[in-house]
Amino acid sequence: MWETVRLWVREARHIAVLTGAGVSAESGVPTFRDAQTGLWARFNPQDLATESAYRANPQRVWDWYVYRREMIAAVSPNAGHEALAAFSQRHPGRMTLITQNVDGLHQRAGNTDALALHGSIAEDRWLDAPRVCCQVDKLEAGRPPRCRVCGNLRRPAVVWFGEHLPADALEAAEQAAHGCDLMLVVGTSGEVYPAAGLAFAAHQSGARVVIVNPEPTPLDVVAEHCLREPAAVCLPALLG
Ligand code: BJW
Repeated sequence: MWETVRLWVREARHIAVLTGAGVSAESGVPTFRDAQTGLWARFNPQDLATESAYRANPQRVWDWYVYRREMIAAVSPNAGHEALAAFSQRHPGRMTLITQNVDGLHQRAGNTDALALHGSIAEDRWLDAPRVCCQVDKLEAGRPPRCRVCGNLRRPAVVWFGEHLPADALEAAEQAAHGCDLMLVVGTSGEVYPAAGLAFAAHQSGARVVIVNPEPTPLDVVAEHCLREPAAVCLPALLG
């Protein structure tokens, strides 16, 4: 099976790679649906990642993001991120990397043009449409920081449930899914749309789909092969 997939990688004109939290697991970043630890153990991440949760308790959700930002800043890209970056450098224009991750580890490994469907945890933006008074260099410090005139809150520049994905990144990802002849789906539960729909789009357009995930996912139905190994083992073996 491995040799077959390696052959498909060598033969493919264009490869789309869709990654999720599992690609960063071996860097030490807990996956999104992993049990949370410590202070955060009693909260369900799915209940924190919404605008309504933020409006109801901005300090709690802000603190969750501060905690995750600090954790992410302390880890490094792993062999999976590095294999993808090295492949892109060796084969310019042959791979489109699409990620649901907000951790920036693909970018830190060298995939600076990764399509980040769910934004970036390292950045903030205004919660409500900014007015003239909303100046980032004149914030009132706090958890979260706010405009000292109108009170508009800063929020993480990520995509929460019920929010639109960045249109340019989503459009480029859809084009890659329809135009590739091989899609690798790495370390995602395949539960969150529209990202998960990209695997179905690739399959419907005639591409081979290969899943890299130690666990079964709802996307397995469109896969020609499911490699049940961790990403940091599989990706160097497939792309090296
Ligand atoms: C390993 C491993 C190792 C472990 N190696 N693997 C169609 C059908 C049904 C619902 C919808 C639909 N279309 C839209 C929806 C609603 C919703 C949705 O999908 N809900 C579902 C939960 C049912 N989608 C949205 O709301 C999206 N917006 C949207 O559709 O806008 C259109 C619209 C808007 C308004 C009105 C009308 C239409 C937005 C989705 C935003 C998702 N945001 C989050 C949070 C980001 C910020 C943050 O991080 O805090 O993104 S949620 C969270 O899930 C995060 C992730 O990117 C995303 C996916 O998670 P992922 O990566 O799959 O992680 P896990 O933890 O779930 O899985 C890890 C996997 O790794 C597991 O399988 C492990 O086995 C594996 N693994 N170790 C390889 N070493």
